[in-house]
Amino acid sequence: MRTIITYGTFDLFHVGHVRLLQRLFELGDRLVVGISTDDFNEKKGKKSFYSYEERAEIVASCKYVSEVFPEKEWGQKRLDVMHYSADVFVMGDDWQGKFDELADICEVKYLPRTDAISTTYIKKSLSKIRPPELDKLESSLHDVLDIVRALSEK
Ligand code: C2G
Repeated sequence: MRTIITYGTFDLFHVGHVRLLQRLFELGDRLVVGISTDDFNEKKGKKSFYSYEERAEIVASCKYVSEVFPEKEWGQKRLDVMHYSADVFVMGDDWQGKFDELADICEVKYLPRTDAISTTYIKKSLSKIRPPELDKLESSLHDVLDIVRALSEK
């Protein structure tokens, strides 16, 4: 059985994640995924919207994934590769070269990321959405300011 292993935060699960996992699934017979814990995310300087438990449940529900496990620290990969007898370690190419030291125990591959989608992009796009009430409040505040200005000029 050819086992593929990868790691990630997988917050706000999106098509970039799905298309990576789909490509990994096609490389072998079993895909196991290390999900960054909330504590490890802090070390990576990331704050995810979903908790580790939620992110693990979401990725585990993906049809391409056989098993998920916690990624607690940078240095656990070598033991994980041996524990799962992983044949191929794969990451998106934003990590190009970062994990080549594993090449003595498994094949190491980096696949092109999916363009125009990322968790950061989703968060930024959502943060720009203004509830209509806010727009009404803003225009009425401008009206009040216009009245105040008009009164102060008399
Ligand atoms: N990814 C992708 N295309 C995107 C976004 C992400 O192919 N548009 C890939 C990344 O390259 C990575 C995986 O999806 O291989 C998970 O991405 P993140 O959740 O951002 O994971 P990251 O924070 O990169 O954590 O020890 C490794 C780290 O845990 C990786």
